[in-house]
Amino acid sequence: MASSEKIALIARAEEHGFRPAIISSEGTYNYRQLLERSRQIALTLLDGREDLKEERVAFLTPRGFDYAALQWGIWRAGGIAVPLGEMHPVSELEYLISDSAASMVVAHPEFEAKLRAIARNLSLPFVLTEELLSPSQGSLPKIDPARRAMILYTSGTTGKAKGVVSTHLNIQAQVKSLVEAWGWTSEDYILHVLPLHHVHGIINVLTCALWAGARCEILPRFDPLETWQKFVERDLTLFMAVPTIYVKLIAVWEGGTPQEQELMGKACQKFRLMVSGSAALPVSVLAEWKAITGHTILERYGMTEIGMALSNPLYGERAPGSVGTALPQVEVRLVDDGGNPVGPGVSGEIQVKGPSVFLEYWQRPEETRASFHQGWFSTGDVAIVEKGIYRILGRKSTDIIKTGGYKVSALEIEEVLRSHPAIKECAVVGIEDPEWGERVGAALILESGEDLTLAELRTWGKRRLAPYKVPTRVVIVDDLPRNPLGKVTKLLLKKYFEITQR
Ligand code: MLC
Ligand code: AMP
Repeated sequence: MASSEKIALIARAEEHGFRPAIISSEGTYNYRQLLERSRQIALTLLDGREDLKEERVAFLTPRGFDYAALQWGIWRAGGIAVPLGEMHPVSELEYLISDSAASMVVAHPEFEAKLRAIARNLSLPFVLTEELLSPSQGSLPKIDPARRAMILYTSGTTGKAKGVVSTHLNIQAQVKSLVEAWGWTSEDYILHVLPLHHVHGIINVLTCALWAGARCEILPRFDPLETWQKFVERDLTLFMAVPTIYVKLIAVWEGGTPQEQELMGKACQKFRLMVSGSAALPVSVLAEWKAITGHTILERYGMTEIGMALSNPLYGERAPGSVGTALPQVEVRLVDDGGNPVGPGVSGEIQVKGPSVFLEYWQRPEETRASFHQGWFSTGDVAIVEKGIYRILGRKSTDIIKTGGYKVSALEIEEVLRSHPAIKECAVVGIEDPEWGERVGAALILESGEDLTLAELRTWGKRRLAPYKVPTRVVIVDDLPRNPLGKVTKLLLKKYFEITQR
């Protein structure tokens, strides 16, 4: 039986004391302040109870100190943190809150209007972050690290998003593996430009930094100019982002004067490591970034369900277009369609095993069972090993799209599009794109006599879907290509976007 103890992240923060932890639009906060604020939050959430006993607390704050304090407060009270995305429209937020069976909703005043109404609809208590201010007297529960800690929502091949449940032990394993592999220390200073409801921003950047006793400066949203400005002004040592962000940073550099370009390039010399992941990093972007900054970006591979699995080395050669080898404490193998391991030079599906692999899909035992094979988690990604190094070849499903590092489900988008009065039938695919990796493309069959422009569709779509899910490419067709069983052949459909577009 696992023993009850203090959450390791919290115990470590006590050692980091007065070191700066978070720098955000709210100010600069040290580890003591983060501990004190999260304790206050935990006690208020408990409201006299001993332990939240894995109650789900859904929360939405701007990216910054409040987010970290609230996440830690939920953990210290024994709850499961369910972070929500700032860009999600009401319908999606309502789905996430009800699917997670949250017992309360906490929000920063910036999101009050949206979330108070949802909480009322679902008959849930609603609390503002500024109301979480009880006197810091009282004791907090001991948390068994095997308990559930967080639910992150991820799109699947079966329509609606699923909750990925990680325990405290899973999170610790994910963080410890990266801290070891990438040499994090308390001397590090990272700029955080990613959303805080996905594993990349939560684990790789925020939690690794706080585990190491490092400094994490959080921007409220990614802005390429502001990011370059921070690169120039701050003593940063680390940067982690999705490929689209590197593309956008390169575009700013290209638009600069020779003096500005020199300043930007020089600013990068103080970094010890720059990392890319969440989608394939084009070799051309790797080369351009190297020419501008002198840095060979370290590319790694991961997934919400497993944290990070493969990484190029901190020291030694980073092979362009590859994702390196298995991270510490992570087992990786490739299997054929029959589930048998394949050898070097043969492509196969990536399977992962180890303490960083998630516990379950929230309240979806069937889907959890189906995604594991003899203890190995099946990722749905296909790779090949060449000279001992993994290279990602693609995904098994054409219904999963990665745009700007966000994973979206074609099926979920199709379902929403079908509710548009002018749309008779539709199919959604990912269209290769140099900036976004993939763009969301929709082929539409319209009801007779109807017309629909891309702009009209986007305005309508943004009220129902997060903006990155709304198609940015549309073709109007008379028919969709189908196989003899009547299923839309998406590989063929992608070609339609090369010919016509709106
Ligand atoms: C299309 N648009 C997108 C989009 N695709 N906007 C944001 N993200 C997308 N993917 C449209 C918008 O609707 C909008 O249209 C316009 O493009 C926005 O342009 P922008 O202002 O230039 O975009 P920006 O806000 O700067 O966002 C770009 C970005 C963002 C790269 C910063 O996409 C982002 O934060 N991505 C990171 C996602 C992430 O963290 N993924 C990790 C998942 S975990 P309009 O009409 O409004 O102008 C994971 C595991 C692992 O994958 O391995 O890490
Ligand atoms: P998510 O479900 O949002 O966590 O996204 C995980 C998915 O992102 C993986 O299953 C891969 O398809 C993709 N991914 C992550 N890192 C890489 C990478 N370096 N190269 C290619 N695809 C990646």
